[in-house]
Amino acid sequence: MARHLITSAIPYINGIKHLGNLVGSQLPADLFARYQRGRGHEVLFLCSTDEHGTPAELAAAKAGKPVAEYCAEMHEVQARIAEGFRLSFDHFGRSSSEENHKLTQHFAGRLAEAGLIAEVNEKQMYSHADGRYLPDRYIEGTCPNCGFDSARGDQCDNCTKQLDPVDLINPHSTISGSTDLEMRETKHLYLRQTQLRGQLEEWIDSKTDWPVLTTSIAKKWLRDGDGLQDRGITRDLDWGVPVKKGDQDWPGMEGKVFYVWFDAPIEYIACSQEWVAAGKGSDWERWWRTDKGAEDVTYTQFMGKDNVPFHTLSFPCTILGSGEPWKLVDYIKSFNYLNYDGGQFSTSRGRGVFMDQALEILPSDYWRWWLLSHAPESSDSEFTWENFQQSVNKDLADVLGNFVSRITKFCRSKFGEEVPAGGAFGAKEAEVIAALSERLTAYQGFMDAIEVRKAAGELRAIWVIGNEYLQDAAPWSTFKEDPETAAMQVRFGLNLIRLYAILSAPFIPDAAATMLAAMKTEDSAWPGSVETALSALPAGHGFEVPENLFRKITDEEREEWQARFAGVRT
Ligand code: B3M
Ligand code: ZN
Repeated sequence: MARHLITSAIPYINGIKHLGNLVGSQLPADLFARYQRGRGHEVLFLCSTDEHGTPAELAAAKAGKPVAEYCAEMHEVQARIAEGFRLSFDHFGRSSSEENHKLTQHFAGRLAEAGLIAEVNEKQMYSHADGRYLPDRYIEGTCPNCGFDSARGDQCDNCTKQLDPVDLINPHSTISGSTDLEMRETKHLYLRQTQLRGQLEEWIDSKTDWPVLTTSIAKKWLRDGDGLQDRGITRDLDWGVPVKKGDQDWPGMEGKVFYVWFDAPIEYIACSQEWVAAGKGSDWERWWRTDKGAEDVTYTQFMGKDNVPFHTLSFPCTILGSGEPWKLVDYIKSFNYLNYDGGQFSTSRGRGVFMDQALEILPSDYWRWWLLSHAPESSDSEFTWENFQQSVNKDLADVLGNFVSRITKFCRSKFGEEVPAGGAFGAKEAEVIAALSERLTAYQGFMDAIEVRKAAGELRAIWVIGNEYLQDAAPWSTFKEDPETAAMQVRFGLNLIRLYAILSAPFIPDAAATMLAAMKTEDSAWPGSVETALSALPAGHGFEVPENLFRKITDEEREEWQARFAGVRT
């Protein structure tokens, strides 16, 4: 039994995420976690809310609430929605937890002892209109790297370059819009990432199996000149992890907090401590400390491409620089962007479908299937209502749903609600078993490699094989001449339903559960071989006809939704 540690990038606390955010990290991470559990492996799947930094402060101010209260509420909101999408986190933590405060301060202390932190007196943007220093996101301006005119103080959304606010050309305050900014002297801590260049380079070079998207971004920032710079890890904010060296005060740093991107990845580890504190687990170190049992753990991270530099450079610097035996990531699965109906999803303009709205319209399986089968892996992909309607109606309703309904209803009407006895699998069934075996091997291969779209394609093909068999065998015709053969065909079909439930569960867990329940079995063990799996339900085993698994999306609905989500969220 292998052990899989799986983390999804932790979503910012400021508001409900859209489907593009979902498909870029949490959802594929859940797919992988469910698959590995299904294969019988031990999994620890973690996610949290990312609660510090200016996005949280800005959103709380907009909501007119104290930031701690705002974060506590929004954490609950995000947790409920995650449940709605059946995201099977072992724990959904909070980066503002006590555990993360302590661990972040611990790492800073270790890095300081290792001589990897510099105290720098620097000038920082002070806004007269706002009466405060303006860190990262409170400042926007033109990117010095690509010329994009709305680059934020911490990163350019256009070219993904990590920035410092002072790098921006023509900066202005995002609070007041004021350009009346002054550089004032203030002290900050810098992580001396450049000291770790050699170690980082060696580590990244050893990752020959990573997706091109991940390594190309990592190598770009590591090698192309100025990507790997010493990096400011403190900010002048009230909300965040107070700057301390372990549990000691840090002279000269009073009133400052760590930069959100310093503490956010540390939350991956802290989340496992929260998991233990919540009574759900007993030993977090065997997942994270290579001196305490984590040497045989496979650690996989999921994230959108804009998060890659922080996970291939910054966070590994924290880990490596600590000099302690922490588990480093083994595989980083990153995603391109999902666009929405001819443009981009926009949180500020309410363009596109947000996670809460999606669940108001249709159950989570419909979204999970479309999103995963169209995951933006090799390039950006686009959500359109036409495509969504087509996928749901065809793959889910016509192929899978129809198969399940036809077999179970036919059996009930001719043989009753028990797997019928009689006949033996013949040449046609052997052909189906051979075809399914080949597809199953491919499916597992793509799931192991986290090739999400290709895996979805194999699963669809597996469903189609069943439908074609049914069409071809046509037990409703066979029955008239040869009821015994018809019984065998139906028995074959009912066993296929159970097999489909098991194989489909990572993608569409609710429908899979309905199928298993209808087959009145709790045996959901991953098939060793297709052949044995297809005799799991013996003659005489009871079943029931399930509710329709999927309904079709009508043209009227499609048009209504298209208009409703075109912009300006209400
Ligand atoms: N919260 C950015 C994002 O949600 C950031 C990820 C942190 S992962 C440690 O895309
Ligand atoms: Zn740029």
